Amino acid sequence: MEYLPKKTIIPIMVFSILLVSSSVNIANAESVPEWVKNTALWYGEGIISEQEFLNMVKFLIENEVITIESVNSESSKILQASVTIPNGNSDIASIGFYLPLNLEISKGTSVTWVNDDSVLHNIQSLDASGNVIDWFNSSPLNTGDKFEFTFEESGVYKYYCSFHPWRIGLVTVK
Ligand SMILES: [Cu+2]
Repeated sequence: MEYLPKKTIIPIMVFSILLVSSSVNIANAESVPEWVKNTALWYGEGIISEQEFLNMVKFLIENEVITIESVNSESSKILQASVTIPNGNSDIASIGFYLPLNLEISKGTSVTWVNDDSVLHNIQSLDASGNVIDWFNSSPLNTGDKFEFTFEESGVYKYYCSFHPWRIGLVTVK
């Protein structure tokens, strides 16, 4: 079975299958080590064996350069959503609302607030009367800081920023 095209076809096939399949993710080009690129090249040129080539593919999978999600990933998928605290959020004017102002999510969703503003903010959960309650409460968030909370019960939840109490946002859990 030693015919010439085989050695070039196999690496192309392997990578094509990996790239086309939606359950496979390639981390990014920078995380592919240089020796891997050489190994693929050398295999194509017949310098190294098929076993060495396959060992390289195995290395990529084991080191999570190529990740293959399990068949059950759909059911165990972590639900995630985010709210941006935009630039100008501290302003009392009608600008810089939370994005989105009313986040609609399903039960079990983990929500991440991200401070994209140039000033400090926090997230404080409020009861229906607008009083701060000890539920989802962040420490002060600097620019770029994040705060995460997972909502397990359905309902409409209010929050504000104690530094800028005119900023009220909602999370609706269905
Ligand atoms: Cu604030």
